[in-house]
Amino acid sequence: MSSFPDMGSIARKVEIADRLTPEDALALLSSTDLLAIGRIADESARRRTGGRAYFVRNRHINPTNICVHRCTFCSYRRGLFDDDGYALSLDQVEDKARDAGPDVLEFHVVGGLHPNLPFDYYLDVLRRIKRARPGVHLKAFTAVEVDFFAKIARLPLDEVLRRLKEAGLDSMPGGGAEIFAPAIREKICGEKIGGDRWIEVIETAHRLGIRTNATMLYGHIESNADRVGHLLKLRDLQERTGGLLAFIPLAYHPENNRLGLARHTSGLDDLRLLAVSRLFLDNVPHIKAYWVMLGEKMAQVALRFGADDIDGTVVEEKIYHAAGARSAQEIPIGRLIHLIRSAGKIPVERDTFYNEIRVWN
Ligand code: V47
Ligand code: SF4
Repeated sequence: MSSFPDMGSIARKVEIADRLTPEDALALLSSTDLLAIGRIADESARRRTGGRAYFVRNRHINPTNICVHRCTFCSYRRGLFDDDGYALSLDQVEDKARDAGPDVLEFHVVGGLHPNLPFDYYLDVLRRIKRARPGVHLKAFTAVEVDFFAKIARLPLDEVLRRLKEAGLDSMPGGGAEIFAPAIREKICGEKIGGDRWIEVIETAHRLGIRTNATMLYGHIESNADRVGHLLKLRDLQERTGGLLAFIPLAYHPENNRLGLARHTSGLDDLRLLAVSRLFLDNVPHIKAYWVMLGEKMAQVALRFGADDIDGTVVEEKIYHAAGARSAQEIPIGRLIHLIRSAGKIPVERDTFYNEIRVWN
């Protein structure tokens, strides 16, 4: 296998919708011809979305930062007895939902695996948010949290998901996937469910009609082969269910955690991986350049490298800011629109399922 991809043949494959092989993806990830990769990915995104780039008016709510796991890359988690550990009361959750502006369409709800809170607490979190804001979409709980609920409630996975749905869950975010390669996963988050279980939870959710996102944590100790292996598992999953809405590559942020890597990813690596994700995950509708993680300017550039979504207004982001992100906590709608428009794309306000709310021509 060559590490110098024949860009012409890869461009032709993409043009005729011929699926890229893992070897193609690996060769692209080893290439320094970023502009060529970006052009092919931009063209592929343009064909799918007609030059649109999406954002959503959303808000994050993190019910607790107390977690029984100690993933080495995680700067957010606290132990039960740490001074700055917290668990929101249900009233506090409801107040946060009520405080969100009337335009907010989506709440993104994730948190730690608390040792003492019962499954009912998480169901009530959903019910309280829905009570405060009946029309809002609840994108809540990663596959890791859902697996944890099944353990603490001693219920089968599909029953847990059914109860979450009844309580108001509309979709699930893509977190907790990290990297599937077992040896690397063991080193960075050995206590967490394995990659196969993550896929099982997501696949079960899809079969119950709950759509989800998917992520990959990169820029730590994984290899390019590990990245491609991860993408391949997601592509195969999507072939089986079609339930993934978006893929979000998440760059490792090095501050305040135990992994002990001081290195940030390079801009080149971020853009190349976004572009390769667009090209390789040909069955996943959207690729998200999460501005909180990339910073506003890199997220904007990413819109010309295959990404077609920039996430949303967010408000009160905790996970990346605990790990040293310098981006703002919140971004005004006008700024999102400006970032998208000046990248040469059409800003489209969306709901969680990518239905168009408004085209900002
Ligand atoms: O699973 C934790 C990551 C994820 C660090 O679905 C870190 O729309 C980098 O999944 N450096 C949670 N990454 C966030 C997440 C997400 C974000 C935005 C949108 C969506 C979506 C999902 O954050 C975790 C983990 O992979 N993470 N710590 C860190 N130090
Ligand atoms: Fe806990 Fe999630 Fe942090 Fe791991 S990444 S320690 S599961 S909060």
